[in-house]
Amino acid sequence: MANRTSRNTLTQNKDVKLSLNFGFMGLGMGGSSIAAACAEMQTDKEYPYKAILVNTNEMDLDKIQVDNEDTEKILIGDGKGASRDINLGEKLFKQHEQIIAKKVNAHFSDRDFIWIVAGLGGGTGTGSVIQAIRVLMTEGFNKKFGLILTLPRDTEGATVLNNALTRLQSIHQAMQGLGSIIIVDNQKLFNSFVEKGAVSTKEYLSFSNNYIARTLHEMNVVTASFKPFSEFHFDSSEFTKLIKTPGILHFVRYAQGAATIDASEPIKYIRTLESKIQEGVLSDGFNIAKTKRLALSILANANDVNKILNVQITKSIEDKLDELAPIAIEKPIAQYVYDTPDEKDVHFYAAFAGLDLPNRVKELIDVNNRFIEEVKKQQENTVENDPFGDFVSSSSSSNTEEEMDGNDAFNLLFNNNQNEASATADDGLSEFEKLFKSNQ
Ligand SMILES: Nc1nc2c(ncn2[C@@H]2O[C@H](COP(=O)(O)OP(=O)(O)OP(=O)(O)O)[C@@H](O)[C@H]2O)c(=O)[nH]1
Ligand SMILES: [Mg+2]
Repeated sequence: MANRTSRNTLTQNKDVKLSLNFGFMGLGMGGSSIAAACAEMQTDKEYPYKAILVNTNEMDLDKIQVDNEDTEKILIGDGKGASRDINLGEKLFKQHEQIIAKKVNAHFSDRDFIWIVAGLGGGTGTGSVIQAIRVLMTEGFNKKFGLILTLPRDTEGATVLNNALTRLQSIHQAMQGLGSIIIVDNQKLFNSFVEKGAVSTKEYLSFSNNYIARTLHEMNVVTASFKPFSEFHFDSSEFTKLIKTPGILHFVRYAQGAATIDASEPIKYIRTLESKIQEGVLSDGFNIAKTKRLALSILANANDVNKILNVQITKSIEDKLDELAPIAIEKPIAQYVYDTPDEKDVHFYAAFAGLDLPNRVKELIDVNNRFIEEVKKQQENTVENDPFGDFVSSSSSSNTEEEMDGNDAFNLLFNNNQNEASATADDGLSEFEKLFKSNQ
């Protein structure tokens, strides 16, 4: 991750302008926390964004601290949450759809583009996301919205994984009819945070939310605020095209000390660019060759720009982007000059649009499959180690440690029903596998 202070000075520069006025619609706790962090981004004198935060859990909604007066909270349901039940989350959203639609119209009428934000895996955000898409589409925001979705970490458990994969599968099937989707890989952010040393989970979450917000804000600022140095310009209209391109939107951002760039040796410099493109900011593991549109912005200090952005280097970058993204229909490389004299870094910002899901989704499917295998194994062990295993009774039934509701338990005890414990968990999984394989 690039040096924070230098990035702050760039985006909090007095003359900062924005390409687009964003609105953020946060769903559930994770979605609301990220949407709120986005709306807390500031230019020198104001909060340029607006947010609506929707949650079923009153306490979680209350505890999000908001300074921006244009962030509005909407509680749906009885305030007790949806406890990882996506059907309940969806039902509550639908029940309050009219109120939400009204707020969307009142709040977002002056917005250029809306981001629906949800942490995939819970009941509220994951359950509401498709309904939220429907509300925006029917309220006049068709082609004017995208999604920001987090992927769970490995250790979040089977329900979370299953919820996340189930909804992601539906969204993936409809993806070509939607705006861009930004995937935030929570495992990636977590790993990079762990490397920095021990901190509390709360600190990690607020770091990660701020990090997501800053990434998007910077892309929005860079495309509107700096003086172009070359013939190409990655401007606001191009940024709009990128975020409206169906498929996954992948961000790349890094800074390199101007003194470390040797213009006579572009190879080293290009190698860094390539590895940073693969590494990305919020997720990685993309097939970059599928990029439909991309843009790269390079910002250098007025004193360094002639050296750093010479024709030889520019050509090497163009060749590399042609090689990495051969079918991209647009690929401007824009060069900008900033005049913050004490800023010595060269800043790179890139966005790759129209991609398919990252490999992380396949990894999560594997984690899910391993979990199901393990459950089956444990159930077999349970049967083997059953103290009543050798006891033969005319009314015997298989015994499992699976949680069951009162009716199942009643049936099992009194009606001698056979329990098909793992059947539900298996449903749909083979579909995920097929889906992923067909998209390789
Ligand atoms: N990056 C980030 N991810 C989060 C945050 N909070 C939760 N998540 C992720 O989002 C997923 C869903 O969790 P929540 O947003 O708490 O769930 P919810 O939508 O409120 O759903 P219920 O609480 O079940 O009604 C989690 O499994 C996490 O992976 C956050 O503040 N930042
Ligand atoms: Mg919640």
